[in-house]
Amino acid sequence: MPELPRILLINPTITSRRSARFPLALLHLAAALQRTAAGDAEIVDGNVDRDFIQASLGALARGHFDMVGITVMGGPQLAPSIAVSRAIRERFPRMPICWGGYFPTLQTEAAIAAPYVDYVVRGPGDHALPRLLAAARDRDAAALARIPGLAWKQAGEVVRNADGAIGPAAGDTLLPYDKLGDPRRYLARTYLGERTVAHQAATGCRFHCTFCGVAAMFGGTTQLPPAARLERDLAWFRNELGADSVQYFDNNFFDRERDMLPLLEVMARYSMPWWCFARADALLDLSDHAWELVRKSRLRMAYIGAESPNARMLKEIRKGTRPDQTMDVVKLCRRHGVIPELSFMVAPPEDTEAETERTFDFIRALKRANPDTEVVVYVYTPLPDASRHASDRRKRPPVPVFDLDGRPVVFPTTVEEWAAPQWVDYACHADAPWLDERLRRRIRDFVTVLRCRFPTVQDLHSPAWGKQALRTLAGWRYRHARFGHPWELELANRLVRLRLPQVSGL
Ligand code: B12
Repeated sequence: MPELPRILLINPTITSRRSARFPLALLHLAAALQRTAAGDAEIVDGNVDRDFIQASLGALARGHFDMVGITVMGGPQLAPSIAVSRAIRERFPRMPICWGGYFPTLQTEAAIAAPYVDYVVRGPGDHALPRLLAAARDRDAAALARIPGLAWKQAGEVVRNADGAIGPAAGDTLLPYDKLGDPRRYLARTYLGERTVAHQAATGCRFHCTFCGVAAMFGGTTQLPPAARLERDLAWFRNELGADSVQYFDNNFFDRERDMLPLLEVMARYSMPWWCFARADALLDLSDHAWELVRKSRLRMAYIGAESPNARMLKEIRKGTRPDQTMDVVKLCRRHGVIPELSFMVAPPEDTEAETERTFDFIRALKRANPDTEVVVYVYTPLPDASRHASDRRKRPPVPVFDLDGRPVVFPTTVEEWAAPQWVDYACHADAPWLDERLRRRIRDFVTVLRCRFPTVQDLHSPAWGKQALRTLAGWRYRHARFGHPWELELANRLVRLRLPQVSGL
C-alpha cells in the first residue's frame, strides 16, 4: 500500500498565548483526512509556539511532507501568514503551499496571485482538502479541476473552479486533539469558569447578511450536530480534559427550536456554563420549555449582532432582525439571567455621523433597559462585492462606497496590500476610508466612557478597586452624555488597563 500523503497544517500567530484556544480549523481538517484515510497531518500552532516559523521549517526538515496548509484570517494574521509562506518557499521551493480560511475565501484573487501560494480552498475545507492532497501529489490536473471551490495554477495561469455544495462537516470520531501535544494547555480561566474549552458544535449559518464573512463562507447553509456527538464531546471535555465551561464558536448557535431541543437537553444535563453567538429573533422565539433548558444548561452570555438602530439599514444588509427585537431581547435576557453582548456597526458609508450618534443613543437606551448589557462597537466596513458568496452576489447589485474626498474606495488586489495597516484596520472593523479624525475621536471617546462606566465582566485581570474607581470617575460623563476628550479616564485607564473586547474577543 502506498504511504499516505502528509500535510503540515499551520495556524500563524494571531493572539497571545494566554488567549490561545483550540485551532479548530486545523483540527477539523486533520480529522477529515483521518476520516477519509486520505492523509495524515501534523499541526503547528503559532498561538502557542511563538517561534512558529522556525517550528514549521524544523518540522519540514525533519519529516516527509507533501504539502503545507495554512489557515489565514484577514487582519492581524495576514503578516505572519505571508512571513511563514515566504520562509517555506525559500527553504523548500518545491513544497506546495495551500491557503484556506476566511481571508482566501473572501479575497481569492489576491491570495492565489501571491507567488508563495499554489492552492486556495474557498469555503470549508473538510471535503476539498482530502481530494486536493491526493490530486496534488499525483499532479493530476483533471482531478484538481474537479475539486469544488479550489483555485490553483496551471502552467502559470490561475484556474478557479466553481464553488460546490457544502457537505456535512464533522464526523463521528473525536477531533484529534492529541495532535496539539497536551490539549489541557488550551483551557483558559474566563468569567465562565476556571477551565473553559472552545468548541464548535454546528457549522455554518442559514442567514445571508451582506456584511458578514460567514455568509460568504457558507452561502446560507448550516448543519447541526447529532445530539449524541455533542454528548460525546462534552463528556470528553469534562471527564478527560477537566473542562468546566464551554465557549461555543458556532457561527450562530440557536437554530430552529425543534432541532435545538435535543442539543439543549444534553447541555442541560452537563450544566457547564457557556457562551455563544446568537440572534435576537431566535432567542425571542424560544418557548418556555427551551428557556428552562437554557437556564439549566447555564448559558451565561450570548453575543448578538445588533448592528444598528436603523430598521432600513438592517433590511438593506439583510440582517433579518429589527431594532425593537434588539430592545426586547435585552429585556428578555435580563429576566433569564443571561448577559446579552451586543455588537454594533457604527459609521456606515452613508449618513456616517448621524447614524453613529443614533447608535450611541440606542446603546444608552439599551443600557437603561438592561444595565448588564455588554457592548462591542465596530466600524461598519462592508465586504468588497467580489468577496460575497456567488449565490448572494447575483441577488443584489454592488453598492459602491466612497472615501472622504468622494472617490470610490478601491480595495487591495494583493495580499501585501491587505496586510498594510489601514486595511488590517478595515478587516478588524476598526477604521474606514470615509472616517475623518473628528469622528474617529468621537467614537473612541464614547467607547472610553462607556467601558469605564461599565467594565466588562469578561475582564478578570483588572483589579476590582480599579474598575470601581473608573466606574465612579466615568459616572458623571455618562449620565450627562459628556463624552468629549475624557482625558482623566484615559489617564486612569493606563493604570488599570481595562480589557477591550473588540481586540481580545472574537
Ligand atoms: C476563534 C476566532 C478568533 C480567534 C483566533 C482563532 C485562531 N486562528 O487561532 C481570535 C479571537 C484571535 C480572533 C480574532 C479576530 N477575528 Co475571529 N473568529 C474566531 C471564530 C469565533 C472561530 C474560528 C474557528 O475556530 N472556527 C471553527 C473552524 C472549524 O472553522 P473555520 O475556521 O472557518 O475553518 C474552516 C474553513 O475556514 C476552512 N479552512 C480554514 N483554514 C483552512 C486552511 C486550509 C489549508 C484549508 C484547506 C481550509 C481551511 O476549513 C475549515 C474546516 O471546515 C470565528 C467565527 C466562527 N465561528 O468561525 C471568528 C471569525 C473567523 N473572526 C473574524 C474576524 C473578522 C476576526 C478579527 C480579524 C476582527 C474582529 N474584530 O473580530 C479578529 C482580530 C482581532 C484583533 N484586533 O486582533 C470573522 C472573519 C470574517 C471576515 N470578514 O474575515 C469571523 C468569521 C467572525 C465573524 N462572524 O465576523 N478570531
